[in-house]
Amino acid sequence: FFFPVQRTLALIKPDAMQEHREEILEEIRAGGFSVSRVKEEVLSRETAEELYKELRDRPFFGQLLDVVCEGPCLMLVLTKENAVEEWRAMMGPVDPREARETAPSTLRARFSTDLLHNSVHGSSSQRHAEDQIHHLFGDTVSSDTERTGDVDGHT
Ligand code: DGI
Repeated sequence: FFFPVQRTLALIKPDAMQEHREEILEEIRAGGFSVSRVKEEVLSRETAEELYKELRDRPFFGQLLDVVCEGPCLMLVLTKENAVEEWRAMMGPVDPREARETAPSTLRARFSTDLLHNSVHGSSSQRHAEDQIHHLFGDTVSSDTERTGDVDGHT
């Protein structure tokens, strides 16, 4: 029984970048993910709003944006069979306190301080993954295809 190969978007959030970035990258490699794109950047407020748009009506939205924009993030496109679910399993529960109680080997249990400073992000579905990858990296494959199509059309 095989799971299809998928892509997901992972972020190492600013709160984990200084102390835990290398350990998290090692876990990613040990977990059998391929890193197909990587970029380090301080997210703009607009980019963070788009990334977390599903949460825009929640009372903590402003604080969430402050925290995720407060320093550089490492953005990664991870590829593996069943990548969306596997990366979320590796991250662990959203609340680090719960993570430490129920899933102590997860990244959030080991590297997070509180709900907002919870070290990593991962897309919650395949559709969100593709949206988020497109938003943060653009879609060079389809723009290359379009360009090729254009050239062919003019010859
Ligand atoms: O996809 P996840 O990061 O696991 O969880 P999510 O999409 O529900 O939440 C996104 C981020 O928002 C999460 O990493 C931390 C923050 N957050 C979620 N629920 C709460 C929260 N922050 C506060 N202060 N309170 C919450 O209830």
